[in-house]
Amino acid sequence: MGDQIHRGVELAIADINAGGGIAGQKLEIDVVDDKGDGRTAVAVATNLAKSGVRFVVGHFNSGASIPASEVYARMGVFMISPASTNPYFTDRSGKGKNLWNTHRTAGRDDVQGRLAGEYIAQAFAGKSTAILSDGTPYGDGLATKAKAALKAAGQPEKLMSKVKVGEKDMSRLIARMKAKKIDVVFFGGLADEMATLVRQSGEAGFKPQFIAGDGIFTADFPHAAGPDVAGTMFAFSLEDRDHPDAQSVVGRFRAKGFEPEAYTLKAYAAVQVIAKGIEVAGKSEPKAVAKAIR
Ligand code: ABU
Repeated sequence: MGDQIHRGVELAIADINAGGGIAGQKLEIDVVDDKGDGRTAVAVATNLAKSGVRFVVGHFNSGASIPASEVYARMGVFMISPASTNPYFTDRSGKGKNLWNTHRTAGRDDVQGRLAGEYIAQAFAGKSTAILSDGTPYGDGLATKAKAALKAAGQPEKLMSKVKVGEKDMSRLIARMKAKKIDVVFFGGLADEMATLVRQSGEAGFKPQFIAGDGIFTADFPHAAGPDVAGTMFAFSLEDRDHPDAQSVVGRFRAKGFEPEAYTLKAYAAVQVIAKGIEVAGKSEPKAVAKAIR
């Protein structure tokens, strides 16, 4: 998934530079890995800011973007995430002051969590649901919103549980869900853990309807999950690759042998937003660009 962001930014920058750059200045890319970890993200953010980077497309994980955003805000760095969907990243209403520097081209978990909960209550009325979270700001936020929507619809979940990031053996959780005769499993988490859950569930003869949020959208997921993945559902914004305005960019990704799925075009768009902000602001000073965009 990090590669989706990397490739999206890379092509957007190449396209802008091929057109002469911004006000004659060429853009440069610096790629770093936060390992999906909040503490590493803070270290990475500090180093990027010290090295003179002024615009960040990222991070991927909400649990990385949120702590990194504080560093960037203090050190004058603009950020725009194509993937972090926890609302708090850009909207701290009721829980503090919004930061000047956080932006997103991704949707929000309060929307997709509610949508998932309402969908389950409607499409699987009277069925037993389990809600699982990977314990990250993304997974917990999503699971909490799905739980609230199910409760509001008068169909609360039968089981709520956590799955550790990196967990390789889900047999105990699967046995619990099987014993409780769970029909629908909603998972707040990413593709790796979801694939393990689906594969091991199938092997144990447990075949509920699996539903997840946007975090499982990668072509690697069905391969890792195995044959019981068929019928798995997940929430995402409308397919960017189908948008008429995106066809030329989609074609160029495919010509390079890269399928621009999930966050790729949101990352490409994030660079376009920065470029437009610089153009409107008339300068590349991050706070002026943030103001221009807003
Ligand atoms: N939005 C899915 C994965 C990234 C995150 O928000 O943590």
